[in-house]
Amino acid sequence: MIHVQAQPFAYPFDLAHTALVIIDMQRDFIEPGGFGQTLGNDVSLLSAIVPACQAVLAAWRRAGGLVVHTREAHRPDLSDCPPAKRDRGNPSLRIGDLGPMGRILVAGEPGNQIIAELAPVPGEVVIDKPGKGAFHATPLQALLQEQHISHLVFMGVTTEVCVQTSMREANDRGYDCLLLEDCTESYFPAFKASALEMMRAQGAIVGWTAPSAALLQALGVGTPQAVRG
Ligand code: C5J
Repeated sequence: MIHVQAQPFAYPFDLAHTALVIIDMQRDFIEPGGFGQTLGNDVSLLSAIVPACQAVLAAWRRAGGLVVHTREAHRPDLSDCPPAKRDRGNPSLRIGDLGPMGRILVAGEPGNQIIAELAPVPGEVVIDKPGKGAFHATPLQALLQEQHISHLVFMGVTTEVCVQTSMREANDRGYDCLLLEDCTESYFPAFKASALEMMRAQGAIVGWTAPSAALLQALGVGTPQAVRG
């Protein structure tokens, strides 16, 4: 068993039953010209977490743990995009519209790809999700059950939207969840701080949070005895 120094108390996990879940680290949210920017956000805030995410992903791969990537992605005919989602607000480009990186939030478009720094490698799971939560209308639950996964370590964007929604969905399905504080970001720093606080409050009512250094230390990164307890 591996123990991570986390809040509100240590997070224990067994690598064989734990997946690293990376939420929506796709060009649409991280790079200029995508959905994040069409909503009026400063996307440079989000790209700052990329090096920390890369370090965790590299360590997790070396340890042999399961990796799951998600993308917020709609079918080209938008049949899985409710009008309530497409029509909400006043973005400069709506879901399905053609932007500088192809059609916004549409599967297969350049902007919908995971950023090169965190690109999936063969054998890793990639889940296209039409909603905010990774479990809504996706095969994620079945896949995790098949692999006997009970614990999820989360990274990705944005903290209070797709990350928090996915973590709450996971918590309700019985998973013990850890969110890596410096591997998640919001366009609104105050929302990130609040989301972290509300998830770990009341005895980890949604889950745990920890800096990525605590996970890396627990994994024994750089030492051969690393990982399986
Ligand atoms: C948003 C996400 N913010 N991945 N998506 O629309 O958080």
